[in-house]
Amino acid sequence: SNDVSAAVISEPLTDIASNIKYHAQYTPHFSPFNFEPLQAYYAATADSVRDRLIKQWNDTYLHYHKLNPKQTYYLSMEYLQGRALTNAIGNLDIHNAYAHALNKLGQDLEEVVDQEKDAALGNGGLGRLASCFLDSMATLNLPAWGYGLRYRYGLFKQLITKAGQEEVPEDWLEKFSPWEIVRHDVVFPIRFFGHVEVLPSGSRKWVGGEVVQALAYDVPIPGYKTKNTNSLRLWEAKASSEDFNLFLFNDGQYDAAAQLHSRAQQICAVLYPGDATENGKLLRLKQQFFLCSASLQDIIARFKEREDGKGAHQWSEFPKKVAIQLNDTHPTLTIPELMRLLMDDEGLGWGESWNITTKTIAYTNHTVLPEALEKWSQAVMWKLLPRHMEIIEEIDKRFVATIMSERPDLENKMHSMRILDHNATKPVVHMANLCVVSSHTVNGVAQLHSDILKAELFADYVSVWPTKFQNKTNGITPRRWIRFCSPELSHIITKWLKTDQWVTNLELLANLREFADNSELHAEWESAKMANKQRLAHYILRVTGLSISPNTLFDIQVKRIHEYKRQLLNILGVIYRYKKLKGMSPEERKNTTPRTIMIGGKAFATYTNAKRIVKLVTDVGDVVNSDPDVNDYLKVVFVPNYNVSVAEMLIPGSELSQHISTAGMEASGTSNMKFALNGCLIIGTLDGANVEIREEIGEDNFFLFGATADEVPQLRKDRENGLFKPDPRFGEAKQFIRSGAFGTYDYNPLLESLEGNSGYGRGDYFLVGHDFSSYMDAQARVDEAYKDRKRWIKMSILSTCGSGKFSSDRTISQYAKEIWNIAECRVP
Ligand code: DL6
Repeated sequence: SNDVSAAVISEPLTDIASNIKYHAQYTPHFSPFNFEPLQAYYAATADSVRDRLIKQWNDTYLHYHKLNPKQTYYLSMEYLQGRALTNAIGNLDIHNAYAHALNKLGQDLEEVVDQEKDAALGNGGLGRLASCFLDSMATLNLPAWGYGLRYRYGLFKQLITKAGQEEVPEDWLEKFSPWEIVRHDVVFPIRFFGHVEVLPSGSRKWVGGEVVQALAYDVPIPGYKTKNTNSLRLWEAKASSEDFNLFLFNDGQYDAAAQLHSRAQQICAVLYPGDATENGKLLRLKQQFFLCSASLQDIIARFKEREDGKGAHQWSEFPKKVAIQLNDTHPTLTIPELMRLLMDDEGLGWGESWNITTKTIAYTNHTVLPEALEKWSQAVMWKLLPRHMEIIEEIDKRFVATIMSERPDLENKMHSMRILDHNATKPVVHMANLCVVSSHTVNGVAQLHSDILKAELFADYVSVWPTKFQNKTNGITPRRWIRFCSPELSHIITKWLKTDQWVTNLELLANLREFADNSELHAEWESAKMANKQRLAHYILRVTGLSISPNTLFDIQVKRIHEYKRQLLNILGVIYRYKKLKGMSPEERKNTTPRTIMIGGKAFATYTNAKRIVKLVTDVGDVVNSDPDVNDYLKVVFVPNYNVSVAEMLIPGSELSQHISTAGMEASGTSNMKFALNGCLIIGTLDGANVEIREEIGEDNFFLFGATADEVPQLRKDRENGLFKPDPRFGEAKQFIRSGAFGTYDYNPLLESLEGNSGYGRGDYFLVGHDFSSYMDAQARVDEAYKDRKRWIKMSILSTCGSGKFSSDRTISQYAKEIWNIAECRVP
């Protein structure tokens, strides 16, 4: 049997069925007497694919080790990996072989694949971006790895009940994950609390406190049709056996005996533990430091090992071998931790350590929302990380001194530029400021966002370091987001382009433009979209019990529920549409465009207004979907538990998608790119990457509405001064809710957030009322356009043609050249 296993790795595709059977028998995940066939087949198939991955993954490590190129380390608290099996067999180009082998065993690949739980170690766009980047790094043969945390419970599972959203733990590791390899040989100590000692030499040392162990789990990340298989290294926290007090245990004091074990387990227990309490804040900070310290110790160990192979290591070489990218401010503690390791452990001076740190680290900003810009209490930081606070104080002091001597004109800006804020009643550390001061490059994630960073949030720094700021417009991997999730459309594209090279060179999609009027292509396109819509309709029936017609316009808004993303604008529009339909005669209704509106997304557990929005959508759905007057013309679905796999089902079947945030508030958005790539038209504001998408696909193919980012501040002032005159349709929609048409739930607090005239989250801060009128007009243009099938299909094709820019391969190539300075290192 071992021979079978080995033979299959080296002699591909000969006997996959035997290899799957081998794993079903000899890699025991299930007891033979409790054998659930599909689950067992999933496990055996995954194990079989994993054999191949491990082979390539080992070869890749050895190759990088031998060539010792400069390598990027992407540090992120979130990765939304989704399922791995389809992606792995797709990237390894063995999809058909596995489908065939499973067929021989009487199984269907699609059903087997469906057994896998999503790895949802992230929240939304930021985490999914990190996962797309990993795919592109491997596909581009770049020596680049991801580092993150192995949360026991990732993002919660969303249940929709009569009460609205309920959260339950999503147990992605319930049985096991075949995609991770525990590395018992890769363990680093991580200290918390304690104090700083001054040694006789004058140097400082962080001692005492408690020490937990970081244990590595590696997830192989295969590139598409290449041998390069990179790593996502996830850290898990554990206590060492020395911290288990056998004496107390035998004395019956079980909790006391294993105190550190239980505290260590808390660190990676959940993604984003609630931080309303001091304990919660401390735990989040612990998580962040845990990721930074473990990753840095690993990076330094690898640097030394590879350099010492050539003789003794020179620290000046470090930035020539290591690039570290901070995915938002969550891993900011990398900065003082690298300084500490270099100074206190390696004996380097401040100047040399600072030089190395600032040449190594770069920072990506993903938000301008004030509540998402991290500020840590200095008191909490002194308690948990006393040596790091000393270092941060010194960075702050030196920064102030430099600015005062070189740019005295900025004295009155120092308050907002400084890292330490002493004036507040609760002194804080501004993590974004620490990142800007200590990174060689700072980037935003779409052109508009990067412009706003330069003009507003980081404007004062730009005058000090004009070349530090860049834009890197986000992207998505074309493998997961069209090639694998929409094989029908992909085959059509390949057929018309006469090549499948577009999967790794997405700009080639532009060549489809010459066929945009071809009726044969139109017919194929429409039939592929219809097949995807049918698949989606089956899915909706399965998960909600609601039957929707693929002959209606499929209109989708899926993303985290947030007031700035304005799901409320969408549902108020739906309510107005429903009211209008009710007032029409049956004949008049026949002239309308029938729509199925799907909204999905998770609301953060403590975000009350977001949860009210979820409840409103489900209440509206209950009423509309059971109203026989409108049933043929309108259905409203709340898609439960939105995650990566659900997105892979929804996006290919979409025809219109809504990206309708208040201009200036969505840094980029990436689902807009996924929808556009799949030939779905966008109704949207000039926000985030929408701006660039519209430029690429053409303004005639984009349903634009709403205030621009430049207009927003004045519009808010106008509201405060009572100058806003709402569209009567906006008032009607609100009134319809207040009339009790959608049940007795108290929607007043939600509606009141749209009223009054001032305050963040009140006084319609997000300008739903202002944009309602142009939104409804844009929706009317959608209805008209959809009636002209030829025009609609052409727009859909042009949407795909214009999506070439939004490949994460393009984004990552730009990071590699313009920020990291790393080059391809292809495994032969
Ligand atoms: O850059 C990825 C993604 C953007 O597409 C979204 O527009 C943006 O909202 C999101 N940002 C965050 C930041 N959250 N925090 N902290 O998730 O990043």
